[in-house]
Amino acid sequence: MSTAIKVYRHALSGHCHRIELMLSLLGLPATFIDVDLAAGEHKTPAFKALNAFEQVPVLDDNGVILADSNAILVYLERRYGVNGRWLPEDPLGQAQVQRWLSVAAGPLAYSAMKARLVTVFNVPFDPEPLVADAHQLFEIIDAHLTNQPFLAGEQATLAEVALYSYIAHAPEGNVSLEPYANIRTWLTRIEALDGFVPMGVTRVGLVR
Ligand SMILES: N[C@@H](CCC(=O)N[C@@H](CS)C(=O)NCC(=O)O)C(=O)O
Repeated sequence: MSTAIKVYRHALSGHCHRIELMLSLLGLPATFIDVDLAAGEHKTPAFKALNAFEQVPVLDDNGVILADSNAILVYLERRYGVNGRWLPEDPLGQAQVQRWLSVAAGPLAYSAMKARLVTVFNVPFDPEPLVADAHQLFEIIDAHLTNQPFLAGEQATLAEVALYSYIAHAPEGNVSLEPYANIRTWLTRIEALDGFVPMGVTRVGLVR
């Protein structure tokens, strides 16, 4: 069945899983359109008209076209969320979530995400510095979670939605989560949220 919200995605992309997770947490039905990245479908004129940066995910909400996973999360929350449930409306609360969206787009994308590209998609990066950077980041996140259940405080926010996928699947890029007890507990808290949906696992890397 086709629904009004469409998401152009790749099924093994954590950036795309963020959107699937957000839609499910908000209880919004959507149609997922798989983009064949291996065949270069994201470089075709038709796809570039949706996103000139040639990347998934792209959202089409009744003709509202939006690219970039974190931008899509903010849009979905503001458009369909209730009372700022996933993105607080007060200045400090919103900024504390934004801080983690920046971590998702920066240090996480340039470490654990890229390490997984090597193992899952055979991208020829040197994995060693990527894995080392991921561990450096995870030490910080693990320490941050010592005294609070979620990244921005007492309840799950867009910060969880943005960081979950590439942290949960970091072992696929040979970044073990074994040393990070607080992160592992945090993952289980997210997995217990009403509406949680997992990303497909691959057979590479370590186990959590
Ligand atoms: N900043 C973008 C990054 C998205 C991204 O890296 N997408 C990857 C899949 S995980 C992609 O489409 N790669 C194809 C390419 O860059 O050629 C976002 O958050 O949406």
